[in-house]
Amino acid sequence: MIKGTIENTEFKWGDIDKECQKEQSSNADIVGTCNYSWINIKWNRNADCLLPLPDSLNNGFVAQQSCNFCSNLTTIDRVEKLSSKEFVVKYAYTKVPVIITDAMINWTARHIYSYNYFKQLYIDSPSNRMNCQFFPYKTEFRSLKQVFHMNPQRAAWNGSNLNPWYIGWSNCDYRVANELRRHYQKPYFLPNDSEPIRTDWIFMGTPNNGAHMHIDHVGRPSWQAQVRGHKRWFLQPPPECYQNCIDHIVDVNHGDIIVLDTNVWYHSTLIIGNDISITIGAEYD
Ligand SMILES: O=C(O)CCC(=O)C(=O)O
Repeated sequence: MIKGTIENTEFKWGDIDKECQKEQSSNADIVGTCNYSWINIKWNRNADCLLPLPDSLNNGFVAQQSCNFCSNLTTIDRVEKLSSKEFVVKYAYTKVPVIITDAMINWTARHIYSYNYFKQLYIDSPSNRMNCQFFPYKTEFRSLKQVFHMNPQRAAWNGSNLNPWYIGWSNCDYRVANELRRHYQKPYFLPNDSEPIRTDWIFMGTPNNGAHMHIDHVGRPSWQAQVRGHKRWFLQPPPECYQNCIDHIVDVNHGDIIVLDTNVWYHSTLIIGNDISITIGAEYD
């Protein structure tokens, strides 16, 4: 077993691509996360950080779920005019996914966010640290910087099969965060006392691509806003619920927000339609 501490983030572990960030958490013990290309782990203030297990093993240690949350779930609701009260009762912490269709009507992100917008934003930022975590999925990219240096024709995606791409990252450049937030607001259905998690997650890429089937270990549910394009989500209940619960396939369209507990639902995604997909989201407490 290899150990590290919050002060010493040096692991001797081959060539693993590692990104670490310190973060605040409602759990006072957890002060940061480290992401490797294949796993993320949380640092503990009081104890040494254990070396992460491979996903397959790590998933084996996920807390067993009672299947009540999914046993009667036959479809994923699509709702509008969702009050915070109803959101809390029905969805926020119940592990029941939902799509809200009217939550970004006034967001300028819908018209502003694009590959070139993000490229300009990051290239102009004086910070060396573009992203906290980076998911290359099936691409050859190893960093956000490489993404923003791809061939402009490939980036623009004109509907041809010119080397499709799909990536995701979490932003930790506060200047970029401030600019991004000029174009979106905290979704109106989140309760006032829901603690905003300051890390934005962005996923972007071309049709016929997406994220592989996986489960997260981030501890909180999240929302994700489809500011451009369309994305199909494939949801699977945890294995202990296979007998009681069904899989779901749900399309999230331009202008929709999906709320999902990605720590409970196994999920994969596929960009559908003809447009590039861009989403922004965050966890909530
Ligand atoms: O948006 C996507 O394509 C994948 C998102 C995801 O896997 C996640 O939020 O854990």
